[in-house]
Formats: sequence, C-alpha cells, structure tokens
Amino acid sequence: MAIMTIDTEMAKPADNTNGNGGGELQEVRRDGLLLAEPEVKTKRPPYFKVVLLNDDYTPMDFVVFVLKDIFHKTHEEAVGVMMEIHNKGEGLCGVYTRDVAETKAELVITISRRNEYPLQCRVEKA
Ligand code: TYC
Repeated sequence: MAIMTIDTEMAKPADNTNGNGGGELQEVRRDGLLLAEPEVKTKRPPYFKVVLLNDDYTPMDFVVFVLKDIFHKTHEEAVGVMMEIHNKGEGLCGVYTRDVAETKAELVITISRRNEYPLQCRVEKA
C-alpha cells in the first residue's frame, strides 16, 4: 500500500478523506523527520443474524438436530432455542458475517426440504 508523506506545512488530520477511498497511508514529517506513523484504519465487517421461524409441522427433534448440526449448539442450548421459537414464534440461532449467515440459512432450507419439512429462516442485519 502506498505511503503518502505530508510535510507539516501542509499537514492536516489523517482522516482518510483524501478521495482515494482510504487506501493510502499518511505519514507526517518535518524536515525529513518522522513525526507521525502512518495510521492503519481497520473496519469491522457487518454482521448478520440467522433467525429460525416457528411452524406447526416441523418436529421438535428435527429443529434440535438443525441447531446442533448447523449452529453448533449443545443439546441443552438447542432445546432452549427450539422452545423459545416454539413459544415466541422465532429465535436467534447465531450472528455471522454475511456469507456464513447466508450459507447456514441455505443449509437449513436444503436439509429441511430434503426431509419434507417447511422450516423457514431469515437472515437480517445485526
Ligand atoms: N412448533 C413445532 C412443533 O410443535 C416445533 C418447531 C420449533 C418448529 C421451532 C419450528 O423453528 C421451529 N412440532
């Protein structure tokens, strides 16, 4: 990544608003002496919730299996989440980056349809 040297005569806060999308690091020098290290700005990725929905037909045991197999819940956690969905209509299975959340949601639908159950889930911004 390119390093842009700013002489303090022209130095302004390194706010990454120099129009290059923040892809350039700024160092600050006066008379060739390094006054400020380039600041590396990191940004956390957006996270997404996978939410499982209740229905009247999917067996409780199958939902517990899904929560253990796809969402890596313990048996006790899986039973707790399944009962919450059963009682409240929906429940949180986990929070992931976009690709992981979408892959897990697709897996839920694939194995549910393969077993002829109508189980539904959705992915929403955390
Ligand atoms: N309500 C279902 C039943 O009584 C069980 C169930 C729980 C279904 C959670 C879906 O996401 C679900 N068999």
